[in-house]
This record gives sequence, structure tokens and C-alpha cells, in this order.
Amino acid sequence: MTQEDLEGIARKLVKKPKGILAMDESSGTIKQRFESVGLENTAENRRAYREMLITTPSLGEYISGVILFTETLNQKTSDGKPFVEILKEEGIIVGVKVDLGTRPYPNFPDELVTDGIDGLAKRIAEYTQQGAKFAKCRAVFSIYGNERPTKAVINANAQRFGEYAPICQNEGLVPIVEPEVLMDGSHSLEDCMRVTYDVLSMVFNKLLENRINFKAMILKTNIVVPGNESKVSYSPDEVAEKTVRVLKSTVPEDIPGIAFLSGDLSDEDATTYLNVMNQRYAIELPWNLTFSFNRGLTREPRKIWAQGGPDNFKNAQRMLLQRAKETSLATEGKYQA
Ligand code: 5MM
Repeated sequence: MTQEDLEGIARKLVKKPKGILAMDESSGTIKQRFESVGLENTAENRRAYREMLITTPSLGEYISGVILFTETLNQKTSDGKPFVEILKEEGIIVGVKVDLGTRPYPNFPDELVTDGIDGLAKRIAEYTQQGAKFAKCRAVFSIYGNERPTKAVINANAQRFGEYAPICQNEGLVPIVEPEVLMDGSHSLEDCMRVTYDVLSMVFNKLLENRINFKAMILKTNIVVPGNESKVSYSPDEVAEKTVRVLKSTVPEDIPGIAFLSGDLSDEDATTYLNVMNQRYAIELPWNLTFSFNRGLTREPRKIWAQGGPDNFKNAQRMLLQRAKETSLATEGKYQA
């Protein structure tokens, strides 16, 4: 795969009016999501759930790419068709989560660093054989007053992105770099703004130092919002203005697009904030602003599907398509609640 090929894939992934469906929950995360809808976390339930998402008719109208968990790459529908084939037929680009989760950082209680750089090139060779064209690696940062995240942990995670992204580009995958400032806690909008600025600045310093081709990568990050325990609320205009302000001062112009995660936001808020950013700022921004939601697209479909039966299977797919359509409209600032 040449650098031009990778640049083309990156542009296609963020081209409006489409965005990315992140369905790459690791086994621990999907356990929690299944438990909340009364399902057991078995390998067959995970496969069947992902079959429901992937076989949604016309998904490719709104979705440019899906991020799969590694176990899903090789899986098939109940009647034996490989998931990767179905996605290709819909024109959807296949991606894979390549990080191996997080672990505590020694000497820094309650802070996490991302694992998965060791042996990455070798694993990527398998994933590209299985049809993957892009990768995703995520680091998480939680805010606790002015104490956390520490500079050391921001630096450690940024360094990992600086290693991960060139490996991907050299081995033929477009890297999605996902630094996520978590919503957990009572911090203010200004705290989130400050930390998101610090994190993105350091991440892009490390990427630059490591000679990444910015045209062949995608940034996936959080919208700038207060913590989920904060009592203060802000208008979508304020959220959009703060988010865009941070991005403008940290993200290089060569990046083709920024795909937001939905985090702990409601479906409605996540879609509205993306919509307002595109309505107010799209013209002046060098990158496309789109989505790479997990919860914001799959929360409602999962609840419906968990009730079981063929009608709920179809209704869950209708709900996924509806959420994908609404969020797609938001990439063009045309969403109306
Ligand atoms: C689906 O969750 C993804 C993987 O998380 P774990 O490693 O914890 O299982 C996650 O990276 C996800 O792609 C992003 O956070 C976006 O999801 P949301 O729910 O924030 O839109």
C-alpha cells in the first residue's frame, strides 16, 4: 500500500456525509454493555450482536468504515458469510482496534497507559490479510482537579501514539489516533478544554517528531464538555465554540478529518454538538468534522435487539440506520432534533 493509497482511504473515511461506526468493544467492555440489557457475555452473543449491526441493510449510505474488535474480523453470519465480505459489498471500509487495552502506569496511581505497541507490526500483517485497511488505538485520560492527568502520563501515552502511527503507515493501515479525555467526574467545561488542549498538543508533537504522514491518519477525540457529574450546563453553541477553539490551536491542517467519539453524551447531545460545529464552522476549518460513535449509534439498537426474536432484530437494525442517518445529517449541519 503506497502513502497515496493510505491518504485516499483516510479521505474516504471522513468524507461527508458519512462517518465511522465503532463496534470494537473489547470483551470486558461488551460484558458491561450486555449486562445492562440482561444478556450474558458469550462468544455467540457477541457474534450474533455484531451480525445484527453489520447486516443492517443500506448501512453504507451513512457509514464509511467500521472498527472491529479482533475476534470479529474472522467471524461469519449464522448462514456462513464472512462479515468482511458483507462490509465490502456495502462499500464499507474495514478497520480494527489494535491496542491491547490499558494498564496502570507505575508511580502514577489512578492513571492509565495504553498497551499494544510490542509486536504490532506482526499483528498488522495478519489484520491486513483479513481485510483491514485502517487501525485504531485509544488512550484515556481522566480529570481530577489540577492533579490528573499528569504531564508524565500524557507524555507516555503520546509517545505510544508516536510509535503506533508510523508502524501502521509502514505496514499498510491508516492509523486512527484516539486520545479520549473521559467525562467521568465533576470537572468544568474549562477543565476539559485545558486538558484536551494539553493532550492534543503533546500527541501532535510526538506524531510530528516521529515523521507521521498527517494526510494518511485520522484524529478521533472527545467533544469538549463538562464532566458527567457537573451541575452546570452549556448551550450547544458554547460546546461547539470551545471544541473548535481547542482543535484549531492543536490539530495540523493536513489531517483530512476529525471523527468525534460520543463518550458519555446522550445520543441527542452528541449529534446536536456535531451538527452545530458543522453548521457554524465547517466553512473555515481545514478538516472534515464527522463521527466515530460507539454508544451514540449502538445504545438504542442494542436494547431492542436484546429483547430477542426476528421482529426485534429488524427493529434494532432500523434504529441503527436511523441513528446513522441522523448523525450523517449532522456532518453537514442539517440535523434537526
Ligand atoms: C467500543 O469502545 C471502544 C473500545 O473500548 P474498550 O477498549 O474499552 O473496549 C472505544 O474505543 C470506542 O471506539 C470509543 O470510545 C468511541 O466510543 P463512544 O462510545 O465513546 O462513542
